Amino acid sequence: AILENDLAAALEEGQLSISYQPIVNGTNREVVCYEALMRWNHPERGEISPSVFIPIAEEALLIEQLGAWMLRTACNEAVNWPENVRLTVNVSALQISNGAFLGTVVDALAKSGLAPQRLLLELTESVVLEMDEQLEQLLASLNRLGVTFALDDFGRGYSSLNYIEKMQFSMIKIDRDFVQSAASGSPKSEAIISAIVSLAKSLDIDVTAEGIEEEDQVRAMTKLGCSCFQGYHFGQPNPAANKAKRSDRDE
Ligand code: G
Ligand code: G
Ligand code: MN
Ligand code: NA
Repeated sequence: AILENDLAAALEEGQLSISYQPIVNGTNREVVCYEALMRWNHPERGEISPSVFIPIAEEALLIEQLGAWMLRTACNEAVNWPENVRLTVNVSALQISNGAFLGTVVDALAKSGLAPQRLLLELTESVVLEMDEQLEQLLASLNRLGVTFALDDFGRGYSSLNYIEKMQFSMIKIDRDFVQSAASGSPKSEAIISAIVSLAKSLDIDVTAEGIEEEDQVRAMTKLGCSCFQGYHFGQPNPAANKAKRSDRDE
């Protein structure tokens, strides 16, 4: 309850910020995308992770406000990046099931002037698997605007491949744990990643390996067909997108 009240204040008092972590193209190592990650610097408790405060925001019915702030601020930032660099924003299940979400996205795009094609919304598998008709229609509306989706944390859950064909993903992000096990030679993880890569290629979807910390993992995942990479090896999350390069520290 304390954190709930604090979170309401955090929005008003400017304690929230955004860090941007690069996703690079494996061929030339240029940035193709930045993932926006929300940060909360609590006046007494210091940095609190979004994996802690996002669920609290959902429970306190603050997620809509928080998400709107995130989309608005990140789109305003991204419009200053080179045109070929896209933005991904994580969205929670509750956030997108709110009736105001479509309007929030439209508003953030219109006010920032960011081309909708440059915005990807990161959805987790659980969101996709629990999708009902209403959500399907919402995603279709967003897609008609030009917004596409990234499937986040692929492999963490109960990875079913059939929904990938149905949806407008422009990116699949393979979860860090899964990348680790494949890079260390687990035949099962390798086989699943190869399968997802070949499906993705046939549908013109980029595959990003998450949580890359060393060159060996780049090599292993390149061999399996991954085209994009994200992780500390290429850049930490950083408040200034263009400074989010290797060797910079978080915050
Ligand atoms: O940055 P990292 O610890 O810092 O993020 C932890 C988790 O929080 C990740 O799973 C990330 O996707 C999620 N996350 C970060 N920012 C946001 C956000 O703005 N909205 C939602 N729903 N999740 C976020
Ligand atoms: O769930 P999502 O993929 O959005 O989570 C992003 C989280 O992963 C953030 O907390 C971010 O700080 C963290 N992260 C990003 N790159 C790496 C990495 O190379 N290693 C580790 N351990 N965590 C990472
Ligand atoms: Mn993510
Ligand atoms: Na992830």
